[in-house]
Amino acid sequence: VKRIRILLAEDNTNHQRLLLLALVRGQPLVNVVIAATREDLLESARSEQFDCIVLDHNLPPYNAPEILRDLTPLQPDVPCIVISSSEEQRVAVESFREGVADFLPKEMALDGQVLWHRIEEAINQARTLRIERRRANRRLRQLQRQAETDPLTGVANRRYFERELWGKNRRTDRRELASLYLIDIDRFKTINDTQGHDVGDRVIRDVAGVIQDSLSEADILARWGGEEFIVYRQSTTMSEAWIWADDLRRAIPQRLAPLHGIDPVTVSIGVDVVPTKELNPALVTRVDRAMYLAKETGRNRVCSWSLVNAIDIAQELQTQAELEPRDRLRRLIDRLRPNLGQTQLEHIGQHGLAVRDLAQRLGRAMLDNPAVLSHLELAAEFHDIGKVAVPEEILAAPRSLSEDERRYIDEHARFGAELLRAIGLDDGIASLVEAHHTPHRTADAAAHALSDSEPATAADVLSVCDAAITMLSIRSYAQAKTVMQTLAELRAHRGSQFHPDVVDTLHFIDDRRSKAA
Ligand code: GH3
Ligand code: MG
Ligand code: MG
Ligand code: MG
Repeated sequence: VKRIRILLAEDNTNHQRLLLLALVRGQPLVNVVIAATREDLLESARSEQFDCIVLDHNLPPYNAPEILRDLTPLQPDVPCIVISSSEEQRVAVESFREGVADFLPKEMALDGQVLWHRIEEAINQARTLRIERRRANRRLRQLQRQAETDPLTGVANRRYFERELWGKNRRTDRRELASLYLIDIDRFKTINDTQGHDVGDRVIRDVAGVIQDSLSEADILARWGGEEFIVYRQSTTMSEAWIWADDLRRAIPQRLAPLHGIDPVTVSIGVDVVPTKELNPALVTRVDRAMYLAKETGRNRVCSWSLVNAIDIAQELQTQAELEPRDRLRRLIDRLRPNLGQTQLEHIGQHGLAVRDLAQRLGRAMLDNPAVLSHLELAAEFHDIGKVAVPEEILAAPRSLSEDERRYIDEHARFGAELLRAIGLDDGIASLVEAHHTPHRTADAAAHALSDSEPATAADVLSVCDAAITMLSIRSYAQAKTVMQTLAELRAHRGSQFHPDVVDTLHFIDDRRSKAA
């Protein structure tokens, strides 16, 4: 059985004794702590919690209201009964104003029965209040959760996301990188129009489910608008963020297909990565623009803010029609230079020039059309310009890359083509750049076997030149090959990965050069 713990504050030793007697007589299961001064009282109140406080109105030089101001915060929710020998109304009123539970004249308090009756009443009342307050708080939290939950999907809504993310008391490690994603269902209107609103609703719910499944505890998902979701994650790098988004993009049609007998549901995703301490609402505009770029350039794809930024600059340079295309491209690289890493600059610069020189020589030997030749030269020099939007850390990785990482790097051909179009270059050049990785990366080369019967194109020349120069240079993940090794490698894939005529012509040029030497 639990004992009732009473804190009794009384300065008069005679009254102390009488009150203690009254308390013990009325209720044997009681622990009474006696305090004779305000200091004693506060000290006891600090060290343990009581069920009820019995406080003499006068503890010279203080009176109850003065004491209560310091006492209440130490024993919140604990009822206090003030006793006093003066029966003045004023004392009672002042005490009640300080939130005491009850007031008793001292003669009455000395009667154990009366005192205990009041104490029990005060304790019960306090308990009821506590229960009610707890219930109200729970209800309040429930309402808040409801107000911050999207009823259709059960995930958080925009209000929650904004409070969580831009609110002050978030964020654990401010050195970390944070990533933000805007995910929009492609051609959702068509789903609504052809399948009806119910199917549309289900698709929204299921997309939310797939996103939720790919998140961990600390991440935040919210429904941002009709068929748009926003995600916050802690990321290690831009590559990690992009690959997560691309995995999600590929998972959504796969996971949804069996659920609805409709065309694959795809999404477009915009992504950006910033140091956690730089998180701010303007980032939503960035990922929104990245998402729109993904829409404009074909949907079912992931675009980063870095690509949007590069395309913005390219478009600005497009208006400078007085500049040669080559100079516009060089200016673009100059503008982006402060954000570029050493490997990015190497691929875009040195490597591009070397590929151009080789393509020039091979092209002159193999292609008749001067317009095609000039396209080839420009495409060769800038074939890797899309690497401005592929993070340095992945290009410079001193190890063999995962399949996901490869896929990300391979996107640079497409990024490059988009940059060239934005800067106002001929589509023939952009197409050459867009295709420069396709010929020598096909999974089943046999299906794309190149035969002697088809004349070599500028793309075939570019493909061999890019491969040859790459093999001859040191890469973060591989040693440089010798000229002999490079020629042998090209010959090994002659007719499959590489056009036979181009491989043969390269040998011929090399022979001639070695003879001349
Ligand atoms: P895009 O590929 O460019 O994103 O095209 P879209 O059709 O997906 O985009 P758009 O923004 O034109 O249309 C979105 C539609 O989503 C319009 C709106 O009627 C519908 N929608 C918004 N909220 C809901 C919802 O809760 N349930 C259903 N069924 N439809 C919704
Ligand atoms: Mg949409
Ligand atoms: Mg939309
Ligand atoms: Mg390349």
